[in-house]
Amino acid sequence: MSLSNTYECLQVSEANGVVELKLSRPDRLNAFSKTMHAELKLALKEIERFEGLRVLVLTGEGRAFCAGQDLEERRIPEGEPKPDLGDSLKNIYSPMVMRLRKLPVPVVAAVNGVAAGAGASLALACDIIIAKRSAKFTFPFSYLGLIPDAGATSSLVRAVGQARAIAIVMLGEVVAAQQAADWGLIWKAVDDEVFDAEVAACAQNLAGRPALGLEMAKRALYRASENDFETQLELESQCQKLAGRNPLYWDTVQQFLDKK
Ligand code: T3D
Repeated sequence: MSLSNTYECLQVSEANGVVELKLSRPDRLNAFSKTMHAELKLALKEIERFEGLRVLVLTGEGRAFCAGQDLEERRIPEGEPKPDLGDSLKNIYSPMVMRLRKLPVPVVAAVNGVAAGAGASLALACDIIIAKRSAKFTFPFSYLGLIPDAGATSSLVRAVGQARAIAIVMLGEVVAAQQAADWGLIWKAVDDEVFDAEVAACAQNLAGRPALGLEMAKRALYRASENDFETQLELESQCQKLAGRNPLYWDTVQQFLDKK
């Protein structure tokens, strides 16, 4: 089975188990439109079923990663009902990031430019975030009278701690890529010229690792902040039981013992 690439607002490609999903509305800085959301749902469903999937890389076309909700689509003609933003989160944004969290493979956000609003939330919902040094994360929610969405209240606090998360959100801060890396909000900021190579190397590296180990590590690490210590120890032992059945572990140990 191969993946469809017949979308208006997305580009999907695959090589050696690395699937790249590129948001593609560059003239709108890849803001989420209704069409993009519908296509993302279809594409992610297909990616979930793709047998060869080892890593998903999310990125944006042009100079932005994603500018969040398309505000043009929030231009509601006089007299027409305004959409319920709670429903928008419940039915669209939350399922989108939940899909990424549940994907049994690493999801890499390759943040090629500005990530704003729900676009920043999308990046933060990924497992490994690599940004161009020129990129930035903007959290304009407080200007709009909104709260961070698509999991960002959770990911911000977990990544940078309460003090920084509250200040970033309340002040509507713009966080430069290097600052984001220094604070632990993202994995790393890399020079623009080496960005593509760094992302490709990271994805290839992950694609070459034993898949079950990565899947279980992802699950266990995300559970860590919810589980108490004892429950987490139990989860680790269940996962390691399965991991220890993989011949690769025994072969690698043997190679070490043979000093190969
Ligand atoms: O369902 C719900 O509605 C609830 C969910 C809400 C969560 C959200 O995501 S709320 C929206 C959050 N996003 C923003 O507030 C970002 C708005 N954009 C900006 O602040 C700036 O564009 C950027 C900081 C991202 C980039 O600035 P800059 O100077 O590099 O570019 P620009 O000139 O502002 O933008 C270029 C074009 O993209 C421009 O169009 P034009 O003038 O060339 O025709 C601009 O209007 C368009 N654009 C940028 N962001 C959006 C957008 N168009 C629609 N929606 C956008 N979010």
